[in-house]
Amino acid sequence: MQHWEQSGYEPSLPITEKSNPITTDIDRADPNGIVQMLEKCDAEMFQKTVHEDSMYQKLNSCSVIQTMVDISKKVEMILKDPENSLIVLSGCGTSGRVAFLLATSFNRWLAALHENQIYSYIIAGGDKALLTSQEAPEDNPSLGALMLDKVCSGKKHVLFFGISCGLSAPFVAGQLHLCLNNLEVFTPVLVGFNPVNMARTELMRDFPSNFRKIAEKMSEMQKHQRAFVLNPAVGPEAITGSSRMKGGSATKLMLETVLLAGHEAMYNKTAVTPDGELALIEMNEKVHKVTYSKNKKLAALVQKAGVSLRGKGHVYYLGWQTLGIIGIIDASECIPTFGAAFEDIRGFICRGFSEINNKEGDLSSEGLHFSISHKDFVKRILPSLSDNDMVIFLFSVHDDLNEVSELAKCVGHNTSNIHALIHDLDGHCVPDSIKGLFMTALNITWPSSLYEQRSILMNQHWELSTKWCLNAISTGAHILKGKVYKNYMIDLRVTNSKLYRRAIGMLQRFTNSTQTQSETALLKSIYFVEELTEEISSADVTQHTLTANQKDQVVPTALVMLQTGCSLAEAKSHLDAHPVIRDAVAACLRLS
Ligand code: S6P
Repeated sequence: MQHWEQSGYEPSLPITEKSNPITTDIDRADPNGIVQMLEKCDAEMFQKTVHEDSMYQKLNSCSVIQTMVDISKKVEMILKDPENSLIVLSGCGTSGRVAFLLATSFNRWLAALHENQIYSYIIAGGDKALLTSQEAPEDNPSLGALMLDKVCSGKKHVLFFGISCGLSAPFVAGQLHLCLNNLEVFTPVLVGFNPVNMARTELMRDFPSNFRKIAEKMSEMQKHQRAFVLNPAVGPEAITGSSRMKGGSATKLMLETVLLAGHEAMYNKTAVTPDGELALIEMNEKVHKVTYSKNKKLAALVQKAGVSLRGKGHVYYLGWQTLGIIGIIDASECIPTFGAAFEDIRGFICRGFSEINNKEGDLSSEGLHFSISHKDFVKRILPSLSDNDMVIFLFSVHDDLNEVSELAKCVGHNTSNIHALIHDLDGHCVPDSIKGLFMTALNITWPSSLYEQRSILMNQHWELSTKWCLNAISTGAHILKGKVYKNYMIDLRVTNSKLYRRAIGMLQRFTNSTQTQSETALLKSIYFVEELTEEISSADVTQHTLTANQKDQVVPTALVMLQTGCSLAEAKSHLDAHPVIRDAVAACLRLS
């Protein structure tokens, strides 16, 4: 049993908000140590349940596998009536991005078979949120319901996947509530990584229920196969609460498994069985092993990315096809996770919006955040690129290798700091002449026998492998830059109610203050006042998060105030003297 599984471990927190004992000292680790800790943390996803009666059900538990089988059969049924049916995947932040990735990839499969493309995705904040952080719409249950209602209009059967890793997003709660009130049309599936009794109970804006009540009702309905809850425990995140990591990976592989089994039942007449689902999950476990077997090279990339960020340089991902999308997603998540500037880590995909297949089409006129093609990179970034900047190519043997080599040569004129993550197959390898263009080539050669007649699996595995590598690179680089304290990201932007609660929890933990003291200090820091006014105290969390969105170092400032008993102005000047958050916090905790 893992330490975090014991009932006394951080008992007031759901699994997805607990800190992971594996990474307690990740802020003091070197790149090799960081990668090893991430490897262990990710491995928890595949951990077997030793006793079926243990407190938490895991991905491999019989009950979870059975739920997956039941859902796959629903997928098969939906595919039988494509005219009247829809499969909708929805979520906020990373969960919405994974929803998008899955919907587009399964639609592509259907298109290749000349079948109706019956998948749709919803992301809180719309398509802009695919590339930038839009955390506020997460708090709006009515908006979620409205968007779902719109997508499904005229459909007779909808299989709805509401993804919220923490079983917490009001946006998703609103959608599930709509489904539960219209069960003749909807079959809702709640996807997340906490047990139902740990789902959020906080009241939501203009909403008659809470997340836990909805999850409980769905569990109840599962007995009649009218609703499903797919919620194995995969352990706390490596960086506390950062569900872009394990949460995103587990959502991706779990839903891919469920959908693939449903498709194969429909089109290949392969029966949906527990063994079949288990075998697909075990293949992903193999992907984990193979990816992290390259941990030395991965650590070298983490080291280089850390040097670039510390030296005020940048990290650029230049990807092809969906590997490009994985790069863009990883880069965009650094802004809310680490308070990074948008230029720090950026992703580009070969042909930009024309190969993304998002619903709202080309968003490039929306501003620089949406310049995402290789052409944009060449035009806007390349001229000022230097050795201080790191460039990582993301491609496979199936991409246009002439294109790869031309761009690599072009980039190589301006920086020698050029690297690659390459996927190929035994018997079909990327030539050495191409690999030789990169200072580091992290090359994974996969066994072709794994993918006979299942090329979709190959893409899914290469995406996941790339996600693990990039998550390690961007997380590791920010750790090396000093953005993380122990395994907490203290300097987070408090842009929605989940993050507001998390911030208060961290302040309590690190300063031993009460909840009220912590909230008071947080509000003083958010509103930049030495004393709270009546107006501030009576405002709601939405107002607090809207104000916090405009401010820097809100949580570190509150932490210094609480720990040393100093004023807001003194806390600010202390932080100004210590630009590295980890050092500022450590100095302040030592001081008191
Ligand atoms: C987490 C990421 C967030 C979450 C979002 C949804 O690393 O930055 O954007 O994905 O808050 O969380 P959840 O628990 O509803 O999937």
